[in-house]
Amino acid sequence: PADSATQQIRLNQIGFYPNGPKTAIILSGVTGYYTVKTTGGKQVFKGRLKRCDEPALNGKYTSVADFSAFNKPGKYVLEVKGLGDSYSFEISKSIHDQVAKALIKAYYFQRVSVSLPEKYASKWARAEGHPDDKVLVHASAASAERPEGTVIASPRGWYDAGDYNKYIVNSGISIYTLLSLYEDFPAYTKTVKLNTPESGNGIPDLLNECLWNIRWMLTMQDPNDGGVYHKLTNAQFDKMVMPDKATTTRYVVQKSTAAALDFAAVMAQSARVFKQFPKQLPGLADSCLAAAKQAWDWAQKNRDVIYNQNVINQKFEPKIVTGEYGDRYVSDEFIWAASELFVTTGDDRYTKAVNIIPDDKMPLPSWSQVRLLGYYSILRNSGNLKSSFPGLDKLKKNLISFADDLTKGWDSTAYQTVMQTKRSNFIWGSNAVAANEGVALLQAYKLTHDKKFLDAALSNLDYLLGRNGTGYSFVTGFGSKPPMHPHHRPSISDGIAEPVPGLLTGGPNPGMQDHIKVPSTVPDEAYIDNDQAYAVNEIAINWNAPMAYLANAIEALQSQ
Ligand code: G3I
Ligand code: 9MR
Repeated sequence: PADSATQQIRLNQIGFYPNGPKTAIILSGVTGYYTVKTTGGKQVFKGRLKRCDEPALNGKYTSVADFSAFNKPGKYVLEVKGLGDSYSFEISKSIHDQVAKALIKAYYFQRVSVSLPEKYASKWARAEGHPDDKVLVHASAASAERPEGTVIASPRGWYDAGDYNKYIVNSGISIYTLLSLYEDFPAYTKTVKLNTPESGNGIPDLLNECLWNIRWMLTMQDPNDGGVYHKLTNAQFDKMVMPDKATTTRYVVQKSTAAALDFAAVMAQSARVFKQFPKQLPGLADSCLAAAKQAWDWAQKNRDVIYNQNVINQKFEPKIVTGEYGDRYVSDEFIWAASELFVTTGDDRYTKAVNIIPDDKMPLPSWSQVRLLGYYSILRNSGNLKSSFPGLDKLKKNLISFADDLTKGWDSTAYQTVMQTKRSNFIWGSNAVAANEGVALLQAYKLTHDKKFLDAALSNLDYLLGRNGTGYSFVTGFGSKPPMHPHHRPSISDGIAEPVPGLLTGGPNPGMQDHIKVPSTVPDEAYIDNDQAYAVNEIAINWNAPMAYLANAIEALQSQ
């Protein structure tokens, strides 16, 4: 099909469930008929286009082809007379199975301190990078027991993003979200086979993958006081080279309250998850819980230690100019850590130490806003809490009304997605906003079994896989028009045309913080597939995680 035609028709480029909703958006807003044809050209369905109620953010009207009634598995295209054919798509059970797995396997490709053999990494095999067995304590982190220049070992973990550094704050929400997939869908998750070195060891592959990063996180705690270093980093971002060629000195920097609390939250959650594997992981759950408690205690004594790189760089050398993740407000981190420690231990001294529900606000999760992560945990474990939580009904009510708000008006928008209801969604990492909205909607679905929440969540999955203002499917390797040039050092420097697969790019953001001009500054169109455009086309562990949750949860729920 002519590219101009396919560009006019926006749909999930992977496909649809036989009994699920199926829509495509026609940009020109034409009315009249559309047809669904087999890839061999045989017409199998015909419907009328309907104009969407609201214009897109660019002011233009679109129309929608709703062919949900057509449910026969197969490979098809959608044709609009006078415009042409869409990309081909499939109707099938388990339609997102491959992309869902790849979104988790992507973390294997981010592994630090290990080579990736061809057996697991196919053509993206690469040498080991960053052993991180001799990391220096930076001046900003110096203590009596560990003065500046002390050498510590802090191997493993995942590269945060397109860069090669390791950040505790961002690991927090990433690990949490992936472990939540297991907590919410244990039976499904056990069936997810990823072909990684640990496969078949009796632990689900998703959890094996998480362990690679959790074991690194544990090394970031100073055993002398329980505090947690904010990040492990070079002084400056590496050049665009493969991991094994990036060999500058690595440091752990100042401890922070946010790092301690995110660490405490994740270790408390890890303790209850890994307790289920005592034979394979003897002692691990206990170690995680002990680490969580120590980090919590440190944060109680250090309630407001903010990681502020400007301040640090005025005092210490070498200056550190890599990612900051410098959250200035940590009340939500206290809520999250207290919630996880309470759920795991049943001890209400944690929930009594913090005002868990200071108000009825339900801020969408991000690396700097983690309050709902705690609420999700309390709610998902509400059936087996070791002691009662007085605010339970209130939390449940607030979460459902938050999900109700999210669904308001989504089917009037120009792309018929929840993501498009708010202009302010299009920030750096906007694709994770779409994915996290999907996760929130699925939490509400789990509580209510109200199908409108499931359909709304699926609308954002469709958004991320092609039904959007850019025409891209935002996951590398998946869909007819995926990103080919993510801001991802291995993908840029490995000499292989296709980027590492299963990576979700940041997505539309008109901010141009990277000074790369985007073709349009309309918020939902502000995107370019350029490997220098880190404000729209980088990848990151905290963006892949909600996308992995969304795609896998929907796979797990597909028959409902
Ligand atoms: O939240 C505000 C919003 O209220 C406001 O309307 C909007 C207007 O610009 O800005 C929003 O904040 C933005 C924030 O991202 C949204 O999460 C900031 O401008 C923007 O600077 C900030 O960007 C962060 C970026 O680092 C720069 O610090 C991203 O969140 C964060 O994901 C990104 O993380 C980087 C690491 O530092 C280094 N490793 C790669 C990673 C991914 O790019
Ligand atoms: O590669 C870096 C990416 O991971 C960060 O998100 C981004 C913003 O902090 O910075 C990137 O590094 C660039 C640096 O900021 C400026 N010089 C060029 C670097 C590569 O594009």
